[in-house]
Amino acid sequence: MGLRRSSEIASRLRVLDEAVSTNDVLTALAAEDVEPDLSTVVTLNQTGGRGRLGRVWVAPKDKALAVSVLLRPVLPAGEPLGVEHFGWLPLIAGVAMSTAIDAIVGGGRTKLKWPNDVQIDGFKVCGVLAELLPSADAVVIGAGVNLSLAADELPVPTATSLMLAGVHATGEELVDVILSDYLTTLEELVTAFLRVGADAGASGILDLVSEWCSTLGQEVRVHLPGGDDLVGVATGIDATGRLVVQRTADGAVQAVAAGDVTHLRYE
Ligand code: BT5
Repeated sequence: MGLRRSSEIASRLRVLDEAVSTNDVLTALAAEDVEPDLSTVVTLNQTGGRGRLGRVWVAPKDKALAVSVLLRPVLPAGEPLGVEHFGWLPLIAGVAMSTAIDAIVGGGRTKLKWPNDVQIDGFKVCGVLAELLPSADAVVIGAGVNLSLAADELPVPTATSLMLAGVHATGEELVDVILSDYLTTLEELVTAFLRVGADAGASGILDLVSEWCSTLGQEVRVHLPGGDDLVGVATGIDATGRLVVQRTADGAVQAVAAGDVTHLRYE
């Protein structure tokens, strides 16, 4: 693939004919060399994509984009971003991808389901997987985007593709438009976030994530990593990017950093 526009934005852009997982490729590269911020790996043929918590990300050859971007966030004074702020980076990536997809699909149909799903009309078109490097000063942000899967190729009934959402463009041109938009917005938002010392409120990131996030105001069931379920209304996002839920059972307010969210109106 040519990907001319994208290669102007990514510090290094590697386009692979095939990869087991672009996140794994970029993590390995970052471990053995000084990979720069915004180093990017893409393929249209990812054979062993990973989701969160050991789940799989499945996409047929040539019908989905897999992209991983290395972020080495550094504060204005030069010190690396503290890991306690890293929770914002996948949310920022989700906003960047939502922006890129919305620009193509239009109609305000694209939303971000907290924490990591980009949805069109409530169906998942993209998932984001952020992984901290062992050095804890950088993160690999992977995103899978369903481009031209037909209905009978969707891995799960909750999925959709750009083609099924009515996008007729295909091929390299479409990939270059999405990727360059995504990288541009990602870079802009991360820069804005870091410039004010990783303050999500002051940088406008909290407002932006809240605007894109379809989870807010909804009745939700959050399946927590420990196995418990939390049912309530998602009322906001706190200063560290956690979802704030007011429990139905007793009205208590609880913030969750990770978990699988079901919007109950879709159950
Ligand atoms: C995610 O996990 O949604 C993160 C997916 C990240 C994939 C990218 S591709 C580039 C990079 N390299 C990798 O190896 N991974 C990243 P999670 O929230 O755990 O959702 C996984 C669930 O989404 C699965 O259990 C399925 O239910 C569903 N799923 C799998 N493939 C899908 C697809 N193509 N479209 C929509 N849903 C899918």
